[in-house]
Amino acid sequence: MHRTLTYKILAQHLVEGQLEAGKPIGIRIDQTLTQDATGTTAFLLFESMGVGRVRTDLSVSYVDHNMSQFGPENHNDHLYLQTIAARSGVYHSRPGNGICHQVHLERFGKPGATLLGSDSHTPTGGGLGMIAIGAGGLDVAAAMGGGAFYLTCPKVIGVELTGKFGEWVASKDVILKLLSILTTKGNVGCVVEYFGAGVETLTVPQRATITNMGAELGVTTSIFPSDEKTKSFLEAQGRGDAYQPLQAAMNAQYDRVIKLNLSELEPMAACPSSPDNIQPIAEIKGRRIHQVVIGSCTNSSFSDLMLAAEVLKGRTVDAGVEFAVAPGSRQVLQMLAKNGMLAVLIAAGARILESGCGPCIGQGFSPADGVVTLRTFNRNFAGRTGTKGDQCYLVSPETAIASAIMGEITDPRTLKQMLGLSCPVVKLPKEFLIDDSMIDKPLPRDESGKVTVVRGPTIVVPESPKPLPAELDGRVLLKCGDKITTDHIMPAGSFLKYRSNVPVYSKYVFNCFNEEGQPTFAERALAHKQQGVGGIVVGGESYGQGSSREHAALCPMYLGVRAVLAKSIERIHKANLINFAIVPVEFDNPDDYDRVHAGDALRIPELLESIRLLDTVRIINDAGGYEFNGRLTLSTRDRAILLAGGLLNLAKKAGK
Ligand code: MIC
Ligand code: SF4
Repeated sequence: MHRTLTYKILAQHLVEGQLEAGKPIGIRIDQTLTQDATGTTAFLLFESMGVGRVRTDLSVSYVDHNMSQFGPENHNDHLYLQTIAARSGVYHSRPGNGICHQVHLERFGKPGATLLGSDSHTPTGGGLGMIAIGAGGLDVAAAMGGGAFYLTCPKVIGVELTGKFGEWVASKDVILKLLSILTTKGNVGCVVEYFGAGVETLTVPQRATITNMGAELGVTTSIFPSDEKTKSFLEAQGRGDAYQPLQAAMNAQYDRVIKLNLSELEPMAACPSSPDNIQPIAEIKGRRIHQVVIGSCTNSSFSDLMLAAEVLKGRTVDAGVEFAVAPGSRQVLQMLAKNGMLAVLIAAGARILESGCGPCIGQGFSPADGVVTLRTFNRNFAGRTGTKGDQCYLVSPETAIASAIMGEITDPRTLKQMLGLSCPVVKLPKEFLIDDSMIDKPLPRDESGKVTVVRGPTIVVPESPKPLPAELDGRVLLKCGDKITTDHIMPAGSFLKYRSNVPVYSKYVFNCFNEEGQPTFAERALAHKQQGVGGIVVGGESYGQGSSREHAALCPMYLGVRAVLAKSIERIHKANLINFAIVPVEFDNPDDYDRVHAGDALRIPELLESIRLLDTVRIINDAGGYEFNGRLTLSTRDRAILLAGGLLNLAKKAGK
């Protein structure tokens, strides 16, 4: 047996299958989290399951993404989420209380528990020794209803940490280094587990930065042991009773081991426009910058902001730099307000944004054309800032702040020589400021039944998929390349407010590929749908990276897309496609990718038969006069979902 921490926790939660890497398993979910941008749909789907009250130990609904409130849509969602939470026995963290992952770490996370979240950065909880996994909203809704979560039993990559950070080196540099080794491709079905003497040098927020951005590796999750550091963090949050010590066995067997000596790390950056385009800061220093933002669920903890404020004491940022700070939670903001460091940040020229995702999801603060923006975030996919052709670099708070002062990308280690500045030592507080007054507690059963759920007119219950045809008459609507993210498929930013209105949001599917004066993807897809022709999207490697947004399946489904044909498909997106009855097919021979073109008519004569029985499917390109094979990597459950026409239809059938 493996005896890794990952397998220990999985074993305690296993409800279906066997713990054998690569095999399908089902696990019990103790906690769930949802956020507004995915949560509104998740709760609409949860309602349609007819379960009533959640059946987890704890479920929390956060409002942190859509808070710009241009038009009534966002507030409609907020009111719906607050009332449906009250009705369903769910905690509700109100807008302004902070980013789901930061608040969950502070107030709810628990070593050894399983957490399923409708957000890809849910693995942040791994910093506390949880198995915390991101998934589509429908899977989270099913878990809220007491259902198991189904996944591929993972391989475990062990990362052995030794040494300790040199001055100005940060936990962000650990995950950036790992991204340079593992990249964002090819890690599907793995968990990253940290161990070794270096672990105890890291605080929980530092560990959480690493597990958070582990999402960019495309792994199922990342996890740290639970130890004395975990205990003191939980005690400082007034939650010492949630603690239990947890670690892998001495003789744990990892599928692969990567050794990282913290003492040898240097400040790094993810350069435009992929989180794995890594360079040491020493190589890119001197580039002029015009914007710096400290925030996001990766790097906006109390320690991160304290470090920034300590460095800025008595200084101002460069006059050419717009500088913003988005505190990860209200706890962080209140503590900085109380200890006076907020005043330091303001004096230094910081624009204080509210506690939420904000610029990380293109909700304001888009950079000017052609300028460099430096952010402490986790994603820099092209255009995600809201500016086409953006130049977004991802760095640690240490590097961000040094650069903000100097007006150019700066190796923070050179501050000593330039400004005589040593890296401030920021200690975790013995007691965090605890004020949960913006978290609505679940109502008792007799009261929750009386709550009226408010559904504003911009909230539209999503359509269920139509059953798949026995033979698919399809058309390639779009051929795209490698690393297509769910941001490419369903844009966020100013379109985010349409999340709870699929007919409207669908108009923007693949918006970044639409060309002026040409029919949009949505128009082409709907025209084919009306003629009974199924849409097919062709992609390269790692199709569907990034966000967990199930709208990247739900909206194409609405437009009549029935299959995705790619070289490889990422975990969460693949599950979302299956849940909404879009068949994920991989090229059996990757060279066939070059033979398929946009506009090709593709026929899949034995579609249902193949889903039922086979691992491959025959695809005929009539115009090209050739046929080729697609691969179906599907569990028995995946097949049942597809044959039923999606997860909800399967659940309805099972309920009959
Ligand atoms: C993101 O970082 O891309 C998001 C926005 O948090 C998404 C969720 C969403 O699209 O609503 C994620 O990471 O899953
Ligand atoms: Fe919010 Fe950004 Fe974190 Fe996503 S990555 S949850 S948008 S802060």
